[in-house]
Amino acid sequence: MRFLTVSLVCVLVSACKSVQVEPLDIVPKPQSITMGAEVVSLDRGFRIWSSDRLMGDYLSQYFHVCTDSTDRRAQVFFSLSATLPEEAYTLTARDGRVEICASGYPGLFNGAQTLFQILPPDVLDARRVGRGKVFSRQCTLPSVDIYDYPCFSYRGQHLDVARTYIPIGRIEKFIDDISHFKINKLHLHLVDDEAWRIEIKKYPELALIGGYRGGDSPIFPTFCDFDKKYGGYYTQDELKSLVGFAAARNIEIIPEIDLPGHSMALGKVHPEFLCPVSTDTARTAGYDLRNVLCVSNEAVYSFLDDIFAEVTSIFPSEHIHVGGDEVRFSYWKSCPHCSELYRSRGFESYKQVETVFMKRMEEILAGYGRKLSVWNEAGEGDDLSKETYVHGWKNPEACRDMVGRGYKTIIMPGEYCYFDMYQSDREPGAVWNGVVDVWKTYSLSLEGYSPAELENVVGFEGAFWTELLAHNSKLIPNYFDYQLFPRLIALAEVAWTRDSLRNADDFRLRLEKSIYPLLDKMGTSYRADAPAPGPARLTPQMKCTTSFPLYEPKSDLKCISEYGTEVGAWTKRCCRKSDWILYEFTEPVSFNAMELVTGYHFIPRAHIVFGHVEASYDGSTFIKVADLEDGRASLGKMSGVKAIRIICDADGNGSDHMIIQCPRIY
Ligand code: TNX
Repeated sequence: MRFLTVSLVCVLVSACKSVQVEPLDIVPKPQSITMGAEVVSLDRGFRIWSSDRLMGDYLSQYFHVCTDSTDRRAQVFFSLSATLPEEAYTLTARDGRVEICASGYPGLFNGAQTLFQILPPDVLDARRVGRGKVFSRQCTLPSVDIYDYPCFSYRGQHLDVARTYIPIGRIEKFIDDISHFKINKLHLHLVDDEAWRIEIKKYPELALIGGYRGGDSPIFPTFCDFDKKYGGYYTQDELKSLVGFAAARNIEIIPEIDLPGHSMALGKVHPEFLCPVSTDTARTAGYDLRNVLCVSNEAVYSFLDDIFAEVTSIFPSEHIHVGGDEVRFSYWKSCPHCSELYRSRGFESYKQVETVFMKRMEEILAGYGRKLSVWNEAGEGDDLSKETYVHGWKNPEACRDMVGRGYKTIIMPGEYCYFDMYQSDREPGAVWNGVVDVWKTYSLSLEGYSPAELENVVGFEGAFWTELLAHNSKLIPNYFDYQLFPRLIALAEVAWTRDSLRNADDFRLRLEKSIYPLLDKMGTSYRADAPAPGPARLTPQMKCTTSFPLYEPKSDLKCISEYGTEVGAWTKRCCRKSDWILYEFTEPVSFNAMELVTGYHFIPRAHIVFGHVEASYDGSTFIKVADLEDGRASLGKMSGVKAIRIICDADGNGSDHMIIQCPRIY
């Protein structure tokens, strides 16, 4: 009897097994998957047929594409079907064949990316694809019906090629990588204070001079290399071919010419377009925001019209990004013409001067049939056309503010979407948005937005600012990929998949089982195993005060004492002997280690060069516990500490400022 029961159970279990199908690990997760019980086998030497020629061209990098639809070896079929919405596709695997349907190229492309993920990962093996060899071995997949479409039409990634020159071939590899996750916009940040990287035929010096810093360039060397001239720029032919490369991967490139602030490189080549105010020209290391285009100078607009004539001839995108972030209004205040404009128009804020500039940009771009994209500061002026795309970067509140004002908004708050930030406080990266690990990115959601608000959200974007890229690439091999993957894959799913289908544990499983092996084959690195957030923040609260005057707009130290997103505060002057920074804890703290940091490692001389650290158990008497070395000190195990202070022991640090950071405890 017992034997019989056991055998019966065995039979039942194996019967169940034959219909048991593994879920497909697709990222971003499709909106609807229905698994069948059958196995679909693709034969050795199988072929693909595509009714769309462009899709056939794209697929021929990976598969045998047949020229004749009646080819008996054809088992995978791409065809057009006008009834599906843009970018949607269906994928059906059954009866020994796979069929992918969409209403146009974007949908077919998305279907192809899903196909790659349900085939063995070596379908994208870079070594094979790079040698022009196709995938044609026998393989099996489960039968399935997929109906899929994106929740948001804008699924973007930003790349700052101004702070660090990135060769075209590397940008192509990047475009190819992100296209596999159905990202469809590349926001290319071509111009900033530190470089001008796009060839402009009418003003060749912009790129010839502005594309390089250090050495005999008028642009000071910053970030990483200080002892040589370095950089580069992109010719118009290179950029046109990049546009085509991206379009074949369903990616539209949106170029950014960052104006009217962040214009130092432009201003070094053409100082006549900046406000005619005498600025402090002392050398700086790191950011130099001492510039702004003169809004009252008509010559500025004809110059920019010429520039956009060329920019729009290279980039066909409907929107052109013109910046608008972090403008230093103080230059307009001291400019005789811009301050007169302010007075004569009865303005109440210099923001309105920025709006005057942006309205002119709107007019110029309209002349080329294009629309504006701006950063959220420019949206605060409220006067721009509601067709403007506003990129909300400051924080989630700024995003919601822009949505509420009726702008078409791209959600990219730094504390979720800035992939230049560190992924734990024990590895390199920028710090000012706090730790941004993949789980933080994945948790981004628009919960609480009303249907009317959601109407104004066009999508999401990840940002990769590259001030630290060169320096940190020396510390971590493949730092570029390491910062982007898997965080951008998480954001791709946020933008594509309905919230109700998203789940972090399930996302982790799909990454580990299916996506990391695919990235391995693609030759793309990634930051696996994002750690659980470390004990980086102090509890209880602390108050930070200092003898240093701080730089606007951080006029107090709230930003670092509340452990908000901003952990660094800039001072207005360099160090003086006896300067102090005091961290007072509301409750005594105990720790295994405390790390105290001044400066940012990527900005030379922004730290306290000579100094020491003192601790207090009662809040009033202090004892010396460490010396600073390279602006840092680590304290060992201590308990019941009420306050810590850093004291400066000598004048000067060789720069005009210093950076205060929040202590980290472990
Ligand atoms: C802020 S985001 C900036 C950039 C920096 C970035 C560094 C924005 C519009 N401005 O200029 O590169 O932070 O994280």
